[in-house]
Amino acid sequence: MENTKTPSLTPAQRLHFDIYGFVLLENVLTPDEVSRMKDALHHMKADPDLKSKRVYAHKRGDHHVLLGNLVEYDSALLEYAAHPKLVPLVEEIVGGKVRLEESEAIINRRDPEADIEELYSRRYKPTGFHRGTQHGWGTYIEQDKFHCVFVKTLAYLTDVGPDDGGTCVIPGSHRLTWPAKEMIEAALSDDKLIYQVEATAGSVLLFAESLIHSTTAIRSDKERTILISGYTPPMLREWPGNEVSPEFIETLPDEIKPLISGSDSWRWQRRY
Ligand SMILES: O=C(O)CCC(=O)C(=O)O
Repeated sequence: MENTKTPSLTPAQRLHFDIYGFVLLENVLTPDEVSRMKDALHHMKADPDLKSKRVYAHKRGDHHVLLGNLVEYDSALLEYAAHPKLVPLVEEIVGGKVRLEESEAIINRRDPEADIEELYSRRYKPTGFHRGTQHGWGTYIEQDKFHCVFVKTLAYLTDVGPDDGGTCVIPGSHRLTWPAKEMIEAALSDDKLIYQVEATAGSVLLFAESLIHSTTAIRSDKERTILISGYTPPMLREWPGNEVSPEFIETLPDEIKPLISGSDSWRWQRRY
């Protein structure tokens, strides 16, 4: 018989999330999913006409490209945004039904201009710590559990070892009301306050956007590909540039239309 139980975080994963602001979900995507999602992104990277397909691309030299508004481009990317193993976990953290707020990807490798000695001058090399919301107005506690109204799933489509640019985070910062700048300065003064993710392809980092996080400089010769979906309750707006066209929404199956379009708006179905 088919297992129809809604996926949920185990108590250990939920505790990890509440303490640290993130949890790494190992082997969520199958090798076939990883390969289709990666192929779509690499095809996109080489596409000279992304604008007409509503995709944005921000390049930092030839070694780093950030692609955004991806779900109309390829069905594998839509599949990731609506993934049945992930959306229920996001809803658990948000505390109710969600809509897609953004879809982005990064394909990057070591900056060819980087001074290798400098790259190894500290244990971790975050390139720009930031957060998308903050504790106190972007978060709440309900029935003793931490919730955040802006949550991301970040899939590693390539293995990331210690030198391969796994995301850096400041564990616990998701629940602190300190100014971000002070937390970042303090964490950068003592590497023990920073955690760098190591993961195998197909693993997914689930995190609250109130958690301070950063892309990490790559030191190895490996290329990294990641795929990210952001979610919020449906009455919130998509990140500018991530508007999905009404024509595309019309083509979607009814089950995922509200997720991709935000059409549920203020009719918020809470989940606890
Ligand atoms: O590149 C990464 O590992 C982190 C991406 C990131 O900072 C973000 O999605 O906001």
